[in-house]
Amino acid sequence: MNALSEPLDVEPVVRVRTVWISDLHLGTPGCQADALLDFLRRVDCETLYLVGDIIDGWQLRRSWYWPQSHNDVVQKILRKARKGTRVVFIPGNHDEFARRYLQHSFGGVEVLEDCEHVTVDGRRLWVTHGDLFDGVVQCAPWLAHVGDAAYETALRLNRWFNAVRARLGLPYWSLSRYLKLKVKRAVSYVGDFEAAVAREARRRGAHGVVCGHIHHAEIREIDGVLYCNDGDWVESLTALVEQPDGRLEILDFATPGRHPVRARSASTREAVADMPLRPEPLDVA
Ligand SMILES: [Mn+2]
Repeated sequence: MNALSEPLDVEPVVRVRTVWISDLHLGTPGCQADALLDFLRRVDCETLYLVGDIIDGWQLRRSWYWPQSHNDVVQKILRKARKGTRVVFIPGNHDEFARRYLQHSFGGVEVLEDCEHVTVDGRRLWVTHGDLFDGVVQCAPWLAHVGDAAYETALRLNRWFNAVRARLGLPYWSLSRYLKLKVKRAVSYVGDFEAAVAREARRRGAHGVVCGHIHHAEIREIDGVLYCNDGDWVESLTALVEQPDGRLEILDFATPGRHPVRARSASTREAVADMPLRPEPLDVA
């Protein structure tokens, strides 16, 4: 569906105080723009944080990929900014080109290096993409680029593999999520990253941190610091939200069969019930 065919007054069915999304990777075939667009249409918030890797400059430099649906996502975000949502863009490593425009505002979107968010119940959360705490990105940038190309290949294989599975009537299975968690867990990559980000949040005197980067949504406490990761829109299709009472939750759109239906006429309560919540970490063996 493109922007023109969008009904003029779509009533957002889920109202939250804050939304954090990251790792959209617009400009790559991996970005699940339709699901993202669906999410953006049905959620209404006071503040929307775009926590990095929104537009994938690394991939666009390799080969240009920009379908209409990716335009629609950008339009939808700009429209929210026009309609009064505060939109903050915190660049990540894949859109580091935007770090040249820190403290500037484009179409109502503020570009910041990082920032502090205060929840309605007074908790101070440091918001950052997180790549500065990724040992690979910092110490071996060439390896990060090799890993990125390998990741893209794995995603391509995965699309082909699942097309075959779908034809055989089998459910979706994520090869790269499986590989990533297996490999990265094995080298304690994820754990090191999480601990480093939490440590820095504590050093800054924050109650918690919100980040992205590792494509793994999570809410948990690490040494007294609340660690929140909003996941990604390549595979896990997750967002972090702050409910009106200050509760933080992960909305998960990837759970098979739980994809939110078009709920324009449903009540807020039903719509919220329809958005599966996953406060616990992923369990992928
Ligand atoms: Mn990143």
